[in-house]
Amino acid sequence: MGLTDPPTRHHRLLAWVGEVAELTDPDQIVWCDGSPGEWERLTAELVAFGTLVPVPAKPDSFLARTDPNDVARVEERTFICSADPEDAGPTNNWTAPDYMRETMTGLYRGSMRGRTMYVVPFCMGSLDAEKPMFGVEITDSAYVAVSMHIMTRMGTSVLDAMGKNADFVKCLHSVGAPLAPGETDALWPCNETKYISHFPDDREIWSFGSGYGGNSLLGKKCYALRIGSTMGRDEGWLAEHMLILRLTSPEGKVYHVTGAFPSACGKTNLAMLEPTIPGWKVETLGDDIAWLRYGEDGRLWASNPEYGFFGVAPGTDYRTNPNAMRTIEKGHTLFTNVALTDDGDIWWEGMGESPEHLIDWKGRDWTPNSEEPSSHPNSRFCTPIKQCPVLAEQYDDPRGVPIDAILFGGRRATTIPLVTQARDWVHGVYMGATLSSETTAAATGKVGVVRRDPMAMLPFIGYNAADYFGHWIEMGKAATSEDLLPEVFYVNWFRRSEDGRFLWPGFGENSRVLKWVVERLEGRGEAVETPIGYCPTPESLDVEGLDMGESDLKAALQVDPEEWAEEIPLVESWFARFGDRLPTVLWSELDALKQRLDLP
Ligand code: GTP
Ligand code: SPV
Ligand code: MN
Repeated sequence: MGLTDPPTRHHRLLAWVGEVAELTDPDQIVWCDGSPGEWERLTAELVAFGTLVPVPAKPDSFLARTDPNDVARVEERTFICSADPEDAGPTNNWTAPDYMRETMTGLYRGSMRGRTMYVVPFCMGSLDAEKPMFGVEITDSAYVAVSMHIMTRMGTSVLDAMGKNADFVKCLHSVGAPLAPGETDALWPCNETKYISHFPDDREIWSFGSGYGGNSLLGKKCYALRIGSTMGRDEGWLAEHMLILRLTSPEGKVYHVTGAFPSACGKTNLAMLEPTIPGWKVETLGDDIAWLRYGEDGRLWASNPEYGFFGVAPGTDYRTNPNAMRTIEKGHTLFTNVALTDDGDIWWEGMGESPEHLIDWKGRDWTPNSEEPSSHPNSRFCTPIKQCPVLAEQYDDPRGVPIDAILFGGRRATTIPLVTQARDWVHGVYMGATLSSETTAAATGKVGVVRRDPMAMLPFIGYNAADYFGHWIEMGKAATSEDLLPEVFYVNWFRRSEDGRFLWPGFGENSRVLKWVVERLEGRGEAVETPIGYCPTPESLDVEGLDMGESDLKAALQVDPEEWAEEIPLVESWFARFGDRLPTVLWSELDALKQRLDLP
């Protein structure tokens, strides 16, 4: 089925597919139907060629090894091409839309030669939504097509729901590796030149040169966050880099919590947490992206636009994240850049004791004496959300769930205490806007460098970050009553001792922090008022049965005025980047903090 016999009568879609085919010149066009048969055919083809390696120890599971230069998001190659450069600045790369279209049209010309062009109709969020959020990705990567099977609702049902005229986000992707007649393909085709470009005014995405997740699965970061955030700005909602979880207390009270932590800073783990304290239950609704809208009841509701998890592999095991392990154990999972054991299973750093021999992510023999890790630090599992054993039944409800608390969090070795409650919404926005974290392997570049990552959205805000802070402030004002707004907290699981250990055990023990959050929501948790907000006393945190030294606990909770004094100039220069565009209430928050710290 190609251009001559397409499975839709959507004229704009057909015209666009025709245009792209003419430009990129593929050998054939395949409209993806999303069926199990299609998954079988594509994975079999990828296995036959060698791009996918079967993982026989898990049902219907496969390993992909990428080109070693195509392993993470490329932030310096990511562009927001708004008409007005001010609408992208100062935290995004900007290029004039006409110039970018011209440059990339040149790159796309003939770029699918010798390849199949897949047309993937998908929907971010429930198909039953009042206004389903359609997208169509055109890609020349079968790896992308099968990944979209897992990560999105896609195929015939979506195309049917689109009818003849529904709006959709055009997502164009090419690995940028055309094949000459007779030329043998690479196992992981890609191009040294990479562009991840967004045209927010036209709600369009053009990606070129990379096959890696965040660069190529365009429904995810490109649509659901970058284009989504501009839609949210225009329409009065928020697109956020957040997990969503449902928490039930021993008394049976239900709370919904979202958490915005930067890439590789613990969202998947918290979303699936197995509480260590008796009587508490966590169920998962999402692990990476949340769309926040006001409900008819005046509360903020969060829904997860995704249909799968694209989770960090290293560090995941039965002790840290048992529910992720149970999810992938069920199979139908695509692994990328992990190691393979001699008995046909996957392995990565942090998964128990290391085997004596492995095939590493580059396909080489590996032993515990090898110099490099067996799996890439940003290796991933891509697995269906429905396989999660603690999935909350509301995951597919187009309204989402009403949020009680928003957690902001980062990876900081110093300064930031385990948990702090904001005084009010604007203070919470200040906490989000000044969030800082050490960089991780999720993006190319140096790891471990502290940077501001506002609301964990630095790489994903599709417009001017100062306007984005303003939008957060406005969302608070739009509440019919301040009481209906979620409470905001700031957490840090990653504070370290002087000898470099993590002070807080993290993972399932984070349920103790969730318990304190709930007690605060119920107005009964004890806290001390500190210059930075309300913090638990060591006594008010439930540490029963916790194997942790008293001095470590104190150090994890400590608010050290000297450390905070060092933060102030960093925040000042961060805010100064936004000039007049920064909401003045954020400067007022900073001034008030300085006063509370007795700083000039
Ligand atoms: P993205 O998918 O990149 O957006 O990341 P994420 O925020 O979902 O991060 P994830 O939960 O996958 O965690 C990333 C890494 O942090 C993994 O190696 C985890 O093992 C580790 N991690 C998660 N939670 C904790 C924690 O509470 N304490 C410690 N020490 N490490 C954690
Ligand atoms: C992240 O980097 O925040 C991820 C992985 O969740 S990716 O989809 O590649 O962006
Ligand atoms: Mn993410």
